[in-house]
Amino acid sequence: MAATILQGKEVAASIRAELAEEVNELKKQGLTPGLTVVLVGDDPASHSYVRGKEKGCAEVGIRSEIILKDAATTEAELVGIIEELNQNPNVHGILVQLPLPAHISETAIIEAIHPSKDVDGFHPISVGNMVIGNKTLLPCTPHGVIELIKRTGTEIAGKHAVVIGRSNIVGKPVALLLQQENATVTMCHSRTQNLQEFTQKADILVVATGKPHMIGKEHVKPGAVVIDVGVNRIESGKLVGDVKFDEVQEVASYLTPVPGGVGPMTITMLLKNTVLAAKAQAGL
Ligand code: NAP
Ligand code: LUD
Repeated sequence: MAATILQGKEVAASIRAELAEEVNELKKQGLTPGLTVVLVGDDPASHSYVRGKEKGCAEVGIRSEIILKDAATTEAELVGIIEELNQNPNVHGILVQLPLPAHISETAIIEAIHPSKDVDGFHPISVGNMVIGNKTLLPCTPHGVIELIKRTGTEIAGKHAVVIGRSNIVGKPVALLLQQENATVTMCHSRTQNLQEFTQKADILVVATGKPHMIGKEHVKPGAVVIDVGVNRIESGKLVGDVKFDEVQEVASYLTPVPGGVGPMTITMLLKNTVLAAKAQAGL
């Protein structure tokens, strides 16, 4: 049986339509949610993702501003910009696009953002709250992955979920959120031995390695839900995932495409967080 393709783009569009209505109502009450994205340097992929965020904001009525800085910007300068944004009441969300140039500490920059405006959910306070299970702004890609799995109608509770990748922005938080949804979770990474033995047992397989086409049908249990987080530009210029789409489609029950899968959900969860942050800051 061929897998049902989980069109993240379509799910994202329906969530954005709901958000647009909510933003419309907030505007009537005098509150326009605002997001500021800071982009340092000229990495083409980062510019493309930030354009997607700007477009998403326009779609739902969020006021957005992009601050572009050249790659020679110092850490102190960037911290200064963030401190001003922390004080600006019209800015409800602050996002510094990663990666940053090597001379800037990502940790220092993330920690400079006030947790109430941390729409990426990367600040240690946000991460801590998420781990404990307190209400907080959740990281966008992991939250988007959970929303997509829920849209399949799959019951997550009791299932065996395998996550490949343990980065702070994807693998670790995805695994934690799946566990909070009552899955039994295995985390795999580059030092995992016999990866296939683990992935073959997965009812839900989330792949976030940044290694194009590393997962084939031999890794996948028939009927599994497979979420491909990878976004890799290969030599031909084509955008591909970490999963061999054509062959895994033959065995999985659900599979996300790249592009059009997790990526649009990431941006949509950012829009959602900006609305949540604006409401919380306005005491709504
Ligand atoms: P990352 O920081 O480079 O982490 C990659 C993880 O994969 C690491 O934990 C690494 O293990 C593991 N890994 C690498 N090769 C492996 C292998 N052969 N077998 C098993 N595990 C392996 O990357 P990331 O930021 O998490 O991003 C991962 C991918 O997702 C990238 O393609 C990125 O572009 C994409 N991404 C997409 C979105 C979206 O919205 N769609 C958002 C964020 C990222 P170690 O820890 O042992 O090194
Ligand atoms: N930094 C992210 N760095 C990289 N793909 C994204 C992403 C949309 N602070 C901070 O936005 O959340 C972040 N916060 N990230 N990423 C990756 C990561 C960050 C990646 C892909 C997409 C966001 C996306 O929309 C499209 C798709 O998969 O359909 C394709 C876009 C294209 O280039 O054609």
